[in-house]
Amino acid sequence: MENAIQDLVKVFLKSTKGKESLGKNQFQNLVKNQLSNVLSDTESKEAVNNMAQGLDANQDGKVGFEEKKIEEATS
Ligand SMILES: [Ca+2]
Repeated sequence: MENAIQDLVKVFLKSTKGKESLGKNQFQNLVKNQLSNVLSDTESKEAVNNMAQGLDANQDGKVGFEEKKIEEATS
């Protein structure tokens, strides 16, 4: 489940060429829209928020290209 979300975020960030990062709401909408068929608890804001926080390595409230996990996954 976490991998699916990481892939999704990766693809999104690649498509914006790193110019955008995902805030809480954007992250939530992205996951909801794209993974509703994969995730059973997409409606659970808390679960999705926890995942966003897990990816937000520098804790600025957004998931962007600067996160180490994303960086490693896209390099
Ligand atoms: Ca961040």
